[in-house]
Amino acid sequence: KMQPLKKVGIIGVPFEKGQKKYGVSVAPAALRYAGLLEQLREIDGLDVKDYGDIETPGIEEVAMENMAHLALVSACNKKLSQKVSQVLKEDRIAVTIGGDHSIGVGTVDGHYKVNNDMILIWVDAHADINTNKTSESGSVHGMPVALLVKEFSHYWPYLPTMDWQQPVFSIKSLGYIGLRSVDHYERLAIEKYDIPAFAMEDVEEYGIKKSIAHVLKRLDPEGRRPIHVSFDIDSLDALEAPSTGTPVRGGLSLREAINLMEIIHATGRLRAIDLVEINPALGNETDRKVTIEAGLCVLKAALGASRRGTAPRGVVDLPIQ
Ligand code: B3U
Ligand code: MN
Ligand code: MN
Repeated sequence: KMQPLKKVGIIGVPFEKGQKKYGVSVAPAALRYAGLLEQLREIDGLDVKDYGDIETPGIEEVAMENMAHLALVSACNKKLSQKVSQVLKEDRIAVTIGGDHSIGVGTVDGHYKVNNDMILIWVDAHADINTNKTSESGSVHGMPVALLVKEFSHYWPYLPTMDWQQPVFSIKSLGYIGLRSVDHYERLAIEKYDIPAFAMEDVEEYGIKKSIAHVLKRLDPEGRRPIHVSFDIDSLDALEAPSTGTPVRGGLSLREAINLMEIIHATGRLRAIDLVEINPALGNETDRKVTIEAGLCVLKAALGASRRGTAPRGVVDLPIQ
């Protein structure tokens, strides 16, 4: 069994052009303000380095059928991919704070360029595997998986500005947890390519422990490959994480999500995690607080925080009077 890496690198991505609502771009600042770095540094022995935010300067848009802001999405992800690669090469777990889920293109691309044997666990209410032909929204945050996987390259037209990104990741290295709002063609794709997908009714049947165990066993029977988790906050039940653009009822409890992350942490193979789609501009003060706290809990569990607590390091007795 591998020992978990004790070094992490934080990347903020204040980007929201992959969907239509204002506010997702505020999440990195809101998470930092809520104490992200301080709380991660409280995890026993964790070395936390902040790589700052990825800024996407205003650039000229290109027109692409049913695909809004492609040039902006592309420019942001190009920078993000390079940053994720850099963090990983510096032997840190890449922790990317979005932003909407279109930034999954950059995080996975940057991870794949360093570890081409990585597997991807997409934790989400949605499958995010639409092409511009199947999407009903035209929003790229519903398309990142389809952009990444090589098996989908023939479903896409030539995408201007996207030459830096080649779909090289194999759909055979992808698994889903938490699905409950899947479009018709997305369901077809899951079945056609036999993607291990644990939708909420499967989580119901097997529980979260066996669900993730099944996914990991299918993708990596020998338990050796680096793991990338792309965690959409809307995988959580809408009551647990109300401040998000497309909340869906009947999702993961925070306890299930924490347990999921504890299990992934315990493999020692987590190398990258994305936390996306928190929108502090939606809902009231309590909604905001609850959602941000849930996101922090998920990240802490993924990076080794224990709900049992940890005794002080190198100390064997209580202080004596
Ligand atoms: N599948 C729909 C809805 C959606 C995807 N991701 C989110 N919503 N957050 C789409 O737009 O592709
Ligand atoms: Mn998503
Ligand atoms: Mn989602």
